[in-house]
Amino acid sequence: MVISTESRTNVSDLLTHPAELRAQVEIIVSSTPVMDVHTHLFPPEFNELCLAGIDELLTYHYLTAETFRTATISSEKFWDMSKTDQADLVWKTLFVDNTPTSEAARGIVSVLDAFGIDTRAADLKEARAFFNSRKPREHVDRVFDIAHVSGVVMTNDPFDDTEEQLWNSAVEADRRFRSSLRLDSLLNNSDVDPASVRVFLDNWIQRRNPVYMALSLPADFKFPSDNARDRLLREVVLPTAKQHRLALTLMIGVRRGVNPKLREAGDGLGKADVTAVERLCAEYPEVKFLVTFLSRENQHELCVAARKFSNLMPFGCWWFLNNPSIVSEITRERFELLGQRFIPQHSDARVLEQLIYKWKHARRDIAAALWDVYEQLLNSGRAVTAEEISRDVNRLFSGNFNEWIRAEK
Ligand code: FIX
Ligand code: ZN
Repeated sequence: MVISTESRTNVSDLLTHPAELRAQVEIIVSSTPVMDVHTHLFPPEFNELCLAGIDELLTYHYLTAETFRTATISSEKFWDMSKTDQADLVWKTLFVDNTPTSEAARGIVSVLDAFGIDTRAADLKEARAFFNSRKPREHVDRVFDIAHVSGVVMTNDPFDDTEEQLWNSAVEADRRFRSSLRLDSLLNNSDVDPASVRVFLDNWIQRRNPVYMALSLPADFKFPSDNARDRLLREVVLPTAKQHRLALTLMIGVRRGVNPKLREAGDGLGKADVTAVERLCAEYPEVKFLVTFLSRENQHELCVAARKFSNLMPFGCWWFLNNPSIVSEITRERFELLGQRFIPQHSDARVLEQLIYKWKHARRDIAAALWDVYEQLLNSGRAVTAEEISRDVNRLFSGNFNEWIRAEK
């Protein structure tokens, strides 16, 4: 490697040994605070909407889906059981009678381990006693600390009455929980008057100050299209995004209710059409889009689309993609095609403590992908410094997102 004598970098700062490079990447990736750009979490001030503890963790829909594959119980019977009984059954099925190798099951192990709880216990006594003893606000602080999460974006439905009542009664809520305006229920309702919805949304945005507007879309989403969704997008969603300078988050590729008996665990996925996003980006250059696709098959096309449109920011390895083998593949692909201009992961956490495992696991895969990238760079003749690694990781974990939502309102 040639090191120019005119280079402003102190030669001793260069990480020229692979082992040293790996150690630095690991330290920086595991300790840099992350802004979690999409979750379903609520702060304790939102009472029953704030989910936490072992029973909520074990009845997460990722795990109920796995339980139905093994336990000899009908879904009807399962849903009739109390949450505690459901959690007991999930524990026995996936953790006692079987080895918890799936990503979601291993996640529970990571959470228990973080709190020093026996991960091989025969029942949930110890875990329940521990989580029941936690004071909600202190527990949030502890979880954010362990996960090195600086903030989370909630998913807020302006048409949900319970949520609306809690917003109105909530005493000053924890500011680390940022709001986002989720519009699925609007787009599923073809019967609305665009003008009055716009007034309603303007009002909501002014009161709640969301960081972005968001929509999940089915695998067969097309743009343009001759349907009610297209009209609402053009007449309500996109003009509102423009007016309030709010980024629009699109989560594409879900097939809701593939097996409705499984309730939240019954959704599937499908390969979607990335040209819909290309057209949106081309037609609305002044709108910033945050986009994630659910199908592995769409990931390469999304990267290529992002190279063509600077108003397109790929984010996350969503839901069925959130497994080490796939996160690893997608993250490497993104580094190779997009440099550091993407948001590698979001947690999609529904239960507070999931932040611990989702970020622990994601950081490991992101660090491994980064080692490779820097090592390849080193082999090509350019070493990096710890400062550069920090700069890159800060961009990936918060900078890119902050830039996207930085709107002069
Ligand atoms: O639409 C979404 O935001 C999805 O993330 C959820 O609906 C889904 O149930 C989920 O939790 C996936 O992680
Ligand atoms: Zn989600």
